[in-house]
Amino acid sequence: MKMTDLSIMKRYIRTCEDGWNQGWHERNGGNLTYRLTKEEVAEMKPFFYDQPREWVNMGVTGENLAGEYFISTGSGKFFRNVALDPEDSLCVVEINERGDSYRIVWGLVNGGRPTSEFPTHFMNHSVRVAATNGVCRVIYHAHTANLIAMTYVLPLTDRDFSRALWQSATECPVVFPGGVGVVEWMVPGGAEIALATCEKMKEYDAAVWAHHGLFCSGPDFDTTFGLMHTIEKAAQIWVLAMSCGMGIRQTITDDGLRAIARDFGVTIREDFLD
Ligand code: 2HA
Ligand code: ZN
Repeated sequence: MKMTDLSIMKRYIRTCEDGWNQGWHERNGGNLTYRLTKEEVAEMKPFFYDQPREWVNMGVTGENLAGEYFISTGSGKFFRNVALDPEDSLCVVEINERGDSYRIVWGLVNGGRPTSEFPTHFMNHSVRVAATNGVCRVIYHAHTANLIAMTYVLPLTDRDFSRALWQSATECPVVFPGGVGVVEWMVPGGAEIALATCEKMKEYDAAVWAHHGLFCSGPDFDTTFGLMHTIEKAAQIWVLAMSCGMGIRQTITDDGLRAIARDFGVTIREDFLD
């Protein structure tokens, strides 16, 4: 039995491979974090380092995440290489009792740190754990080309993006009835983008980063990856339709969106409808 034989590690690694295969992770683009359950931590403990690495202060605090453990991609690591060499590309980190520092307890065998976006992921976990009563476990960031293209064309508002995406495929209002948030362009990796994304994630489970990509959250890999995939596919359809050069001539009406929500038993964000 190896660390990478554990079901949770297999599913994490498969998610990275799936993202690579979608073309969302050029070079070291994107990052994925997963908050482990107590049972998963217990299964992993035999594989942890006898001597964990030093504590690293994150510059942000998530009191509701004190003592939690996360799997994270490594800073500068390529999604393409995760399945080939998980011990080099990934790590497991433990959060301290103040919720402001981490230390590596497994992985990154050749050195390194968790993703450059770890403070953003960590704060978003904190917000989503609070918003979902502890159900949220996954934060996933990818460079989804069609959605990025939309951020050069549509006004950068939550309403404009939510409507355009809902109208682009009938499943969309069922998959993300709450819509998506939009964060204006900012330098990645810093506190400003972390705080701006957190503000959106209080209300949404997905946040568009203008001219950069998408942040998604969810209870498990299937749901979170599925949300990323659904939003990016809707964006692709929007871009394809606009590329025909005649503008959008007809689309799903607002009453149509309401009818989908009613029949599928979801609550669509009414203030985004006319
Ligand atoms: O990991 O995607 O946003 C590289 C990035 C930063
Ligand atoms: Zn990125």
